[in-house]
Amino acid sequence: MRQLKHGTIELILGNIVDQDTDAIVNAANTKLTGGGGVDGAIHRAAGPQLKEFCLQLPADEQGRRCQTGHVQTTPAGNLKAKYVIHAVGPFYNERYSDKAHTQLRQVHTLALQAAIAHHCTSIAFPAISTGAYRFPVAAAAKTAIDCVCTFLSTTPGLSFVRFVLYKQPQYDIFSSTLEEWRMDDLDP
Ligand code: AR6
Repeated sequence: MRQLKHGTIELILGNIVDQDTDAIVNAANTKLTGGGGVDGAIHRAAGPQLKEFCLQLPADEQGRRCQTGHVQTTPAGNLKAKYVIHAVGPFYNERYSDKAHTQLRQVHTLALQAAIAHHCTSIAFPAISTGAYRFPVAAAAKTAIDCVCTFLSTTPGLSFVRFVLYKQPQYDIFSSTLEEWRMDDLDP
């Protein structure tokens, strides 16, 4: 746990669906019709209403309701949270790793901003892109932690951000990344 100027960041080992933060973030795909991993767990726990909320969002001709690197917010059905912020992280490709990092940072920033826009003061994130989308966990942790710590150091609105890590090795990597984070690491 770390207290930053405008809010606290906390890491736990657990399941994203159990979180009682105002918003939880889904590691979604562009169609927003559900999937495996976090996405499957959230849709199962939230009930069929969540898919209905997603299907109400406009889709392009390829059925995409949210572009990579962007977010869409819906109510949360049967979950304890009030909102699900569906975030589409990048599929990791080593040849385009700069683009993947940019998109991963952007999706975290947009999720934080969406939470504030919906009057949330707390939000829980999974480790977006580190499963089916194959982002190396240490690299994803550095980007995700730096984005959230920078945001909480500079922007009022959210008092609490939690990362929910599903496996001990991921928790350990996120923990050491958070311990090592310094304001000097702030990107220009
Ligand atoms: N709570 C918290 N973390 C979890 C949970 C859970 N219940 N289940 C898995 N994780 P992934 P992605 C961890 O694949 O890489 C879906 O099919 C998991 O260990 O859920 O962004 C979507 O529809 C991993 O570290 O998301 C997309 O098509 C992390 O969450 C695609 O997968 C993210 O794994 C998105 O891939």
